[in-house]
Amino acid sequence: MSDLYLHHYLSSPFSEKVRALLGYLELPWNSVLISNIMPRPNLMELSGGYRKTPILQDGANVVCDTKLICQHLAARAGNTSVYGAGFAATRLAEWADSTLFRTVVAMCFAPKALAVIAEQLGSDDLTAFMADRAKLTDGAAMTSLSPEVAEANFVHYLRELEDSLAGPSAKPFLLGDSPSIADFSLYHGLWFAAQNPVVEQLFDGFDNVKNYLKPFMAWGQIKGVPASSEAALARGAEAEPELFAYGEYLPVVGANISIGDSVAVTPDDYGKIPCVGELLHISDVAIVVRRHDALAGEINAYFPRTGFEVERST
Ligand SMILES: N[C@@H](CCC(=O)N[C@@H](CS)C(=O)NCC(=O)O)C(=O)O
Repeated sequence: MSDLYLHHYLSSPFSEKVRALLGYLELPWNSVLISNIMPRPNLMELSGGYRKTPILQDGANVVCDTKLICQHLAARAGNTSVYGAGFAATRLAEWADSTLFRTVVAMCFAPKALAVIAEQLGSDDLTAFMADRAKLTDGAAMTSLSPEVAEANFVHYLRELEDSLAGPSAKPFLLGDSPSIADFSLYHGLWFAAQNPVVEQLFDGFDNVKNYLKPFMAWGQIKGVPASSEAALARGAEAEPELFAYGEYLPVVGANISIGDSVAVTPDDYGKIPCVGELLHISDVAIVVRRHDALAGEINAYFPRTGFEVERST
């Protein structure tokens, strides 16, 4: 039985990135469905407060943020080919996870697209969702792009992608004959856009793009074994945390923090809830803290080094 538990909800684009990668890597996994808004019973005990979606649990190890989740899964599968293109793949992935994602958010939360979501969800659920997301961003907008600019940018990206997937020397994936992490990041942004019936119309006429997305959709359809949040928590409590090799020790610049100190690790953009624990390891790749939770027991929490702040916690 797999020790991998993905805590996710079906409409979450970053979760779709991970589901597609799990499918591609042919890794067996357990699927813990969570609410699309807080509270999320039994999960915060494992994550120490980190609230973005998805969260990967590997026994008594909790990996936060898809940047590190994907690396962890590739290492677990013994197949790191999605990182074979190095810098080109990871920087392109970052563009898709940030610029493209925010462009799609601006379109999907525009009034004409929201009207469709309101119809699907019901107005009470939509109000609760919007209130939850306002808390996530401390009331700030996720993006300063107007829906009109976002749509123009999006169509521009689609046209460029359509053209680069055409022609005799075109490859089936962005960087070659097999998918890289950049493809998985691009996929989840485009998938998110295609979920909304209003935004989805923008794909009309972009047939190369539609074909490009097909294998990812098929991998994303490969289901995990359903598991309850109670079962996942119990597994976390019973398993022993491990220290996976994520780079050489690299001290925090300008901070008086040593291994063993109590630290707070916080996302630097939104969902800024600190996870507090004892610093076990820090490198240019990852930050690892040990937490002791009354219900989850001893947990190692993993965060990517980039995109997070580490501070001494008193
Ligand atoms: N950098 C994060 C971004 C994750 C993210 O923003 N996920 C969205 C859902 S797709 C989220 O957390 N929304 C708020 C929530 O689910 O609580 C990652 O790569 O995992």
